[in-house]
Amino acid sequence: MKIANDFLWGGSIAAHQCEGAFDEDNKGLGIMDLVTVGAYGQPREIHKQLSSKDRYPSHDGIDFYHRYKEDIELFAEMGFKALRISIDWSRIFPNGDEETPNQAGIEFYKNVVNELLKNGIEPIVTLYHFEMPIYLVTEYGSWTNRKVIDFYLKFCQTMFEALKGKVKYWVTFNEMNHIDPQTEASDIFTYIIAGLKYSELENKEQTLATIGYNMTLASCLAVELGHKIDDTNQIGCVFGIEPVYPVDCNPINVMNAFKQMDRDFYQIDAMCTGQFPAYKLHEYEDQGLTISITDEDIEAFAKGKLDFIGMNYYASSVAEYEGADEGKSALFGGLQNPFLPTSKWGWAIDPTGLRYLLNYTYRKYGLPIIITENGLGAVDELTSDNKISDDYRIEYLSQHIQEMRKAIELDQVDCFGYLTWGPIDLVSATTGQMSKRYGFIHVDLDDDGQGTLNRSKKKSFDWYKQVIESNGEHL
Ligand code: BGP
Repeated sequence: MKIANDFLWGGSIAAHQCEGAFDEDNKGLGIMDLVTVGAYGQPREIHKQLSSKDRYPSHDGIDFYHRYKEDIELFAEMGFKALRISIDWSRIFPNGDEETPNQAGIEFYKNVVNELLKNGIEPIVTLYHFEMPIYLVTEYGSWTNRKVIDFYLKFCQTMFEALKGKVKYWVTFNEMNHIDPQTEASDIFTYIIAGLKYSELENKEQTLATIGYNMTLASCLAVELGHKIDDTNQIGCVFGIEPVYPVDCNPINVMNAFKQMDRDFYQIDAMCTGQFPAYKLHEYEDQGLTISITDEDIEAFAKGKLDFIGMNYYASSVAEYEGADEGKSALFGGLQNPFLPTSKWGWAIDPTGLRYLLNYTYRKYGLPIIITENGLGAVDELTSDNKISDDYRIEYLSQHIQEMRKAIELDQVDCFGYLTWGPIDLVSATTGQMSKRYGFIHVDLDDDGQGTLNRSKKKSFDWYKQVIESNGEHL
């Protein structure tokens, strides 16, 4: 197999990290509008209400809301075949439970999609990328409440209909797999996915299990709905997955690593096999957790199978084991790998892990896969002539693309696209910083919100253009 001629090269962005305009055109308050700027080792604060003393990076983002034409033109100049955007739920239903949607919000996304199409860029639309109206959290208890599934479906229906005929690729959720009673939970991860602080949850394990189940069910229902509205829709779900390696060949450690990695797959199992996995229900039962499954749910799992799997890949980790040094913890639980370098933010750099994960996932499900995020968060320094020579970014991406090519060409994995995270600098989800940059395009904005917001090309801009032009040959 070769990289297909219509392979989707491009990038991914998310509304709350780039749009800004947080209170314009009737937008409601979204969960991320209440999160302050942090730093590496200094968590973002999560507020119950806005305070005039603090800075909330989502409020201004990188002003994509007003500059999307300029930004899309730059993506087109690089030769992008696809751009993954997200729809901010709180722009469409400001509180989440309204009868009718906010037309101004719909109009904005129609304009963005039209602009992409005009530039020959395929829009890939994520319906939930950490952008829930806060009202659904405070009034309804977020995803713990099944009513929220109905509100989500109404929002999905609104967008499926509004963008019918223009958008073919849809993503129901971004990275719901980071919420699970059996994975390492933290305030920020529980919050970005469900708007709830882990430390404040009363019945932690049960709540996370219920949320994980309800979101999985919501995804299946959205897939079924999207197919009903337009049977040419291709609907996937995006997962953020880290391969988890055993620390050595002690069978106990190998088994532990298997189990720890397996936790990231139960929702994919549910969305691809047509039923919520029995092994997971059994594990919950053992832990004294209950999930109530109705006959309608069983039908929904059977009918809402995914068309493709979206994979966000940044890093791998090593499974925890007895006697492990806790100081060596990695990003989403697990431990650092002594064989791998890390980014400034402690993320292990492991290109081979991408090939491993593509193979693992493709052999498990046989479904087409798109790499929906991959990239290096780094501090970029301007040289005296005002340029950014980001060779480290080029090296990171080039190594990962090489491994993806091996997966496609040698291992026969059906991978139909590669999207970098943050083709333009934007607000970091975990830290809220601007200084954690991913882009080919520099945005003049610092962590305090100071800067002209001017866009300029980094060295990697021309490099990626050439990668796309050569269909991945010239790296
Ligand atoms: C993924 C999220 C993105 C993005 C990325 C990089 O998990 O889907 O929204 O932010 O991680 O993370 P960060 O911005 O924290 O560096």
